[in-house]
Amino acid sequence: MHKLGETRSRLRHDHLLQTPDTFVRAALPGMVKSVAVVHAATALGAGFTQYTAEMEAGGRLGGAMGTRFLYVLEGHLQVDQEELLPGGYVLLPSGHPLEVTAKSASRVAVIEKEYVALKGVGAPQFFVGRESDIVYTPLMGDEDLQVRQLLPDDLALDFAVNTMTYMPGAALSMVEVHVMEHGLLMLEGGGIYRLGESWYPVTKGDFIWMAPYCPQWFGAIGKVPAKYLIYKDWNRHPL
Ligand code: UGY
Ligand code: MN
Repeated sequence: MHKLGETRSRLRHDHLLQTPDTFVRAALPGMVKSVAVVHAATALGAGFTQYTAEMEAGGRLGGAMGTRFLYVLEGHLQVDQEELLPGGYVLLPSGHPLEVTAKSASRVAVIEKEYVALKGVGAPQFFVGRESDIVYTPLMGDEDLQVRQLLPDDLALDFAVNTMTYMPGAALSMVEVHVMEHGLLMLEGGGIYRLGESWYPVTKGDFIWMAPYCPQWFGAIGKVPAKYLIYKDWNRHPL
């Protein structure tokens, strides 16, 4: 398809849809036997950085810009004493000295953000978890739309990362328009995403950035559940 100059990727002032046929790979400083596909960055107007790290066995990530969150998509990571398999994740506070090493070929969703401190509240701590241990909350009572909040409810954290699983046919009950921005990676299935004034077919592997106030809505289509990993800034006054 792309050989004819076609792609589903789109860049608009308030959103980016980046599909795998348009991914460009490059190593970031300090990476060993690894490359990054950068999805969201300050160059885009985002307040955070998100990339997918593709690591060979023995590969390593370099230093982080601020707080770093890692979610294993494929493979096997080692962070300090912790071994992470797909669905495993870790939060590394700003300035952490820990090495992130791939024990086998791995793909990892990486989110990094310059930390915004809150007066009277200490900095976040190292945190490790597994998505399969998280009990879901039905979004607005809809059992077909399951939200898993991966990080603790803690004012020390200035962002949240959740997974959202939609049973076939499930949809957001409203078009959301909010001050928080999003980084979203489609993990399974697909559907239709409304972003601003456009409706896009989306599928596993796609990335979406939504600027603050970008009108957004999703409905799952297909015979398997649709699932995405979603970042949002959180717990801070908009000023
Ligand atoms: O948390 C959220 O804002 C989420 N419901 N947004 C989204 O799925 N686009
Ligand atoms: Mn939202």
